[in-house]
Amino acid sequence: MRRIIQAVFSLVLILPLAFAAHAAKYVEGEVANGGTIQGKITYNGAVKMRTVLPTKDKEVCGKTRKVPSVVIGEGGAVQDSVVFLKDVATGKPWSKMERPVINNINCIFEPHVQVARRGKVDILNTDPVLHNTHGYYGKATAFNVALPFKDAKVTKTLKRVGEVRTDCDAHGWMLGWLYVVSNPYFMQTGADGMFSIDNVPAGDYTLVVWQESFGEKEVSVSVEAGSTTEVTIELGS
Ligand SMILES: [Cu+2]
Repeated sequence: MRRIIQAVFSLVLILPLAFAAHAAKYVEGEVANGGTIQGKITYNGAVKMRTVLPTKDKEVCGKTRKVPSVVIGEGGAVQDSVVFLKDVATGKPWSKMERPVINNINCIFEPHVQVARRGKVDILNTDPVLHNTHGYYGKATAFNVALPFKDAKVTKTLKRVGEVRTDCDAHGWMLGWLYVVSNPYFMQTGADGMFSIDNVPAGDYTLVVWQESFGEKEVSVSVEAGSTTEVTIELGS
């Protein structure tokens, strides 16, 4: 009986601590003899094509075109995936990051995918037509701004980490993405699908790969002091 009481008592103690740890803010510090995680994101399956059919403002938005569900380079390299370490409490300092910009150009979000940290984001209209840029954390609105004329700009704040899907309430086919990370251990892949995350304190981590069509995939990774851990992650497998 006593043991049960003790067990219940420890659970009561541990649960709030676990929540606190999860919600804890990232703390910047010195990393002595950190390791590197590097590798490649690949995909070798079929690529779905989404047909984009501008139904209004055609002089600005252009003609019908096809957009791939995943951008593939040589050897199945996946472009525009975001690779990051989850739930890191402390580590290297953030490097300087420019304030992210979501630009509406010819009814396309530029860039299509970007990474940001919590904080301000500028939303800009380069087109001479109305855009209404609407960002979502899942189903919840992250921001919702009307940009009625060319060079209209509105600044909003990204309050939470995670995927932000961006639509336009004026042009239903527009789609863009922003991923808000909680720590500086991240990289967005380019055309070669490669990533490298350095100055990681030795330890066990969860490496997450996000891609707009595949969502998130988690992989366990161990980092040893001063060494490089190689990881190749194939999406859709
Ligand atoms: Cu629009």
